[in-house]
Amino acid sequence: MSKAFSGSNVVFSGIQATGAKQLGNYIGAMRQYVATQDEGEAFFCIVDLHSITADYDPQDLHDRTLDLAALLYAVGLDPKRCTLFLQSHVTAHAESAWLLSAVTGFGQLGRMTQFKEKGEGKEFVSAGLFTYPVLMAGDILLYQTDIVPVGDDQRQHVELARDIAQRFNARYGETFTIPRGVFPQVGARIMDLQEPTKKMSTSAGTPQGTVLILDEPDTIRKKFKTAVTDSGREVRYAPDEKPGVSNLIEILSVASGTSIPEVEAAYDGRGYGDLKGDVGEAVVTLFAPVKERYAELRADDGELRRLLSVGAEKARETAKPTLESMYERMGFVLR
Ligand code: ATP
Ligand code: LTN
Repeated sequence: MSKAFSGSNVVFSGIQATGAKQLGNYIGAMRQYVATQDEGEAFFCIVDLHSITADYDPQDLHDRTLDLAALLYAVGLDPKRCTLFLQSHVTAHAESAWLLSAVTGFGQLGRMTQFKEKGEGKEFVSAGLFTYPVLMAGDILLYQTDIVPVGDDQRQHVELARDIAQRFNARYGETFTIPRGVFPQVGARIMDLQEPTKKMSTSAGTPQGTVLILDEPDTIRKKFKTAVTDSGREVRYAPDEKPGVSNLIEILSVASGTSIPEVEAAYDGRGYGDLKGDVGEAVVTLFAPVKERYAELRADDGELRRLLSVGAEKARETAKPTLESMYERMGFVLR
């Protein structure tokens, strides 16, 4: 089943439907999705099944799902060059999660930092939050994926997916390609502008420190103007020592397409005020065309649903032979 030789890569990544998408999602993930569309066969999945593992509102999940599809096309996913689909439209995802739970250690899941962080202090922690990485492993493995573009916070989950694949292959025979995570060189972990030692996040961050892709230009400018910086005035990239300024440097580097040393040189002796103003402006410029395309695409519900249905068909066909081999090798009597 694993590819003996393939001239091109299979790319797979997933993104949650709930929560407004923020600058970290764009820099750490979406920007990479767009770039990897041409590396081979690319699958991008709106992981709606993952969204029910934390407290959520059904109506919100429903609306946000189509919002996110429009946003992903707006940032540059091209239905002709990649397959975008909803996880719940391809039942193989839920099925593979159950099958793979047989080769996932209970202890391994307990060591996942995302589980510990998201579960901490909560009155109710769902079993789904605990088994979430098994569903994610199935997402990836069903497509014989070679590369998984994600932000730094998903490193441990991708490692676990590799482990699960290896254990399955060893126990039941070669079935899965062993996937590899790819992380952007700059911007793999964008930090909250108010608390720069924490990652930017709509579910766990501060609202003022989280820049949404669809924020109004003035809101974006204001969030950057009020960003927390570090002591001193020196614009120097040193994430451990100067997390606030280093985060702004990374964002400007990506938004303006200049390297980190170039950014440092440009602000030599100028202080933080200029830097904050310019980063805000660069991000406004970066998102202006996205906002415009989003408004057009979101207005046509019918077309979005049609594109997602074409995507799901393609995903179902691709996942089917792998799911069948899983059943067969695990000893199930096939229909
Ligand atoms: P949130 O923390 O905002 O609730 P999330 O990270 O839990 O979001 P997704 O929206 O599914 O969940 O994340 C999609 C992608 O965005 C993942 O590849 C993730 O690594 C990446 N990502 C999320 N936040 C950041 C960040 N602050 N910096 C870089 N990449 C990020
Ligand atoms: N857990 C990921 C989302 C996700 C994913 C995937 C990413 C679900 N399935 C498969 C890559 C590949 C997150 O970012 N929260």
